[in-house]
Amino acid sequence: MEYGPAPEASGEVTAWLKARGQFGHFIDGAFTKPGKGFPTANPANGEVLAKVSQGTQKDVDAAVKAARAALPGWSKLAGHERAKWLYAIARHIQKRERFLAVLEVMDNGKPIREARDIDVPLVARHFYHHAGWAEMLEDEFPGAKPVGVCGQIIPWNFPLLMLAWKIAPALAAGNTVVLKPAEYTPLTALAFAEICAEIGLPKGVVNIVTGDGETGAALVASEVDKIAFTGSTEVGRAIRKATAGTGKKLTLELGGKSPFIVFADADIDAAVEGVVDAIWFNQGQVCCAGSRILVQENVAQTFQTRLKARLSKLRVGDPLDKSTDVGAIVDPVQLTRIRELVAKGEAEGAVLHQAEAQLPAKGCFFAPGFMTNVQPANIVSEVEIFGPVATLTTFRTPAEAVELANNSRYGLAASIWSENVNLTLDIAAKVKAGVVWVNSTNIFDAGAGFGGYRESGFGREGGREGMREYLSTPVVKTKPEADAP
Ligand code: TXE
Repeated sequence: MEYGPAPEASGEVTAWLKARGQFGHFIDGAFTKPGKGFPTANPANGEVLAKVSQGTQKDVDAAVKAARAALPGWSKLAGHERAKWLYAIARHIQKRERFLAVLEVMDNGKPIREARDIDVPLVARHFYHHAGWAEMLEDEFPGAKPVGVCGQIIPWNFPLLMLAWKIAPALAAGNTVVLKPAEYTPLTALAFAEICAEIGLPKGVVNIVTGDGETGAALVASEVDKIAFTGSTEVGRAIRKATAGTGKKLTLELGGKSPFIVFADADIDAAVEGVVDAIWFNQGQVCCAGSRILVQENVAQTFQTRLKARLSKLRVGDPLDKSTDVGAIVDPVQLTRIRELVAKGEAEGAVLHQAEAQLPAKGCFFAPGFMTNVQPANIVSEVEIFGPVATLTTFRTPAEAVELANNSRYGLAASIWSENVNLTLDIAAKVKAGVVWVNSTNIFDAGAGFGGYRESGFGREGGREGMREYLSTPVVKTKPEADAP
């Protein structure tokens, strides 16, 4: 769907940022006085947007205390009462969708078309969907109790959407939360906090503490009952260690190196278009990005030729321009990481095919592309580049495709392209991935559990499975009567 140009909404965002200037944390229903902190910038031009506070252990503990105090009242509400709040959040997100989309674009660098057509609508949908779960909670999960106070740590690639994935099910199940957004992209979480205040959500139910990894570690160390984390495998490992033996419940959604398998009988044009969504969407900063393209040998040349033609049509540049396909990388640190990994790949013999786009002079831009002449043991085959670059290799038989697909320490997603239904179902059963897309990719459904295997983490988000992660269901039994049949 085409929307109007962004200017009026970006004016509103600029005015909002100017009026705030500096942000404190959102604790117990109100913003604290801004403390020592750091700037957050627009990666498309380097301009500072606002200053946010660096959460200390003291801030985190105050937020956890507020969440703890709010827990009895919130968890005792009937499910349909909590549902009303989730509906109200969803409606307010829709009411402010233009504002939120532009704010997300300015803080993150993603194209406005994606923020408006994908991120923000999915955020609203996630709250609507989970309002439904709150309504049905007593019927669907008889005897279930909320886990308690949940500490939630999210990444920067889908800031508001990851917030929704964390907060909506937690609240539906009767938990209260302390959420820490990523340091690169804290602004939509703070705008969300304003929405909570505006609708009068009971204080302490949602708390937002901004900061970097130290603040995240403080949240992990605090008196929470659960940690839900989405981010890098390295930090996931550190959190698992830190929570081991503490009794804190833990779910981890970590990295991926997901295979994108194209069989000879696939609709090649559709598969090429699939690559656009798989690896160039959100500049490839997607945990389930189809970053390893595997193509059956006899169509590989045709596929590569058409992929190159499609690549040359991508428009890279100003994220606020609604004709932009590929926006800015979130931060200079991430841009350097992408450049270094790609350079290492080339040093190992890979050939980079890159869009010959005219990149803006300022800002964190990387021309999208793909790499051929790649071996499975090469760094670019193994490590998550987390940028708009996939590898392209070939296979001969379905068995070889499965072997290559599973040759990874990750197991988050897979995408299979073929007109042969039996073949796709057979391969889907054999690939080690938490989610498998057939003749499609990157489909996010609030009603389906999303999560990985192996080093991609554990736990699911979305749907019934996701709700279970925020509930505990004790088994209650009484001693059987002695003379019972
Ligand atoms: O992630 P981090 P980074 C991958 C991707 C990317 C790489 C590095 O490959 O290039 O990770 O990104 C918080 N205790 N993914 O360094 O550090 C941090 O403040 C508690 C994949 O930005 O994992 C932020 O809120 N929390 C991923 C969140 O963790 C800590 C999305 C994620 O940041 C912490 C992002 C600590 N010790 C990156 N240290 C995906 N699965 O989608 C940091 N944090």
